[in-house]
Amino acid sequence: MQNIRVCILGDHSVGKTTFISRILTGEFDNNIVDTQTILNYNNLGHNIITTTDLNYSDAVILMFDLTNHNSINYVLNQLNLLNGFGIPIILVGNKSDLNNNNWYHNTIRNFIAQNQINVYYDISAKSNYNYDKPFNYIANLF
Ligand SMILES: Nc1nc2c(ncn2[C@@H]2O[C@H](COP(=O)(O)OP(=O)(O)OP(=O)(O)O)[C@@H](O)[C@H]2O)c(=O)[nH]1
Ligand SMILES: [Mg+2]
Repeated sequence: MQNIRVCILGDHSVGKTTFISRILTGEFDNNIVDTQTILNYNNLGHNIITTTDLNYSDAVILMFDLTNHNSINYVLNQLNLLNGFGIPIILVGNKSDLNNNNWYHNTIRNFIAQNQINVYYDISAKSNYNYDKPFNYIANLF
């Protein structure tokens, strides 16, 4: 079986750990602690991504929070870093269970048109909506 390494990037609190936990355990874990806090607690330093990490990644999931407009700015910054790596980019808007308006549709459409993004999914790590789509998409690439 082939190993595929996936890097998940996103602003503070967008749901990265919850999403991974949902994939790995099938559960929605309500007691997840900030990853930064865990890393500091364990004296592991900061969880800042480096180009070395990206060199070892086969694909990147870029996650933002559909209820936090600012988290799309983080995604924009990461896209600058990702430029030139040539790895597939899967854009994911998490927390669709909380989103009761469609503010983001035009924003996302423009965003995808202007950037090199393979695919976009709305997901919810809480309700399970589309939660399997990002990794299925990646698995089908390899
Ligand atoms: N309603 C809702 N809440 C979610 C969802 N996914 C995550 N959350 C909540 O969002 C908060 C942050 O989730 P985390 O998984 O810790 O986010 P993170 O991106 O790992 O955050 P850092 O490690 O601090 O960068 C938690 O309170 C989660 O329960 C979702 O799909 N829907
Ligand atoms: Mg985390």
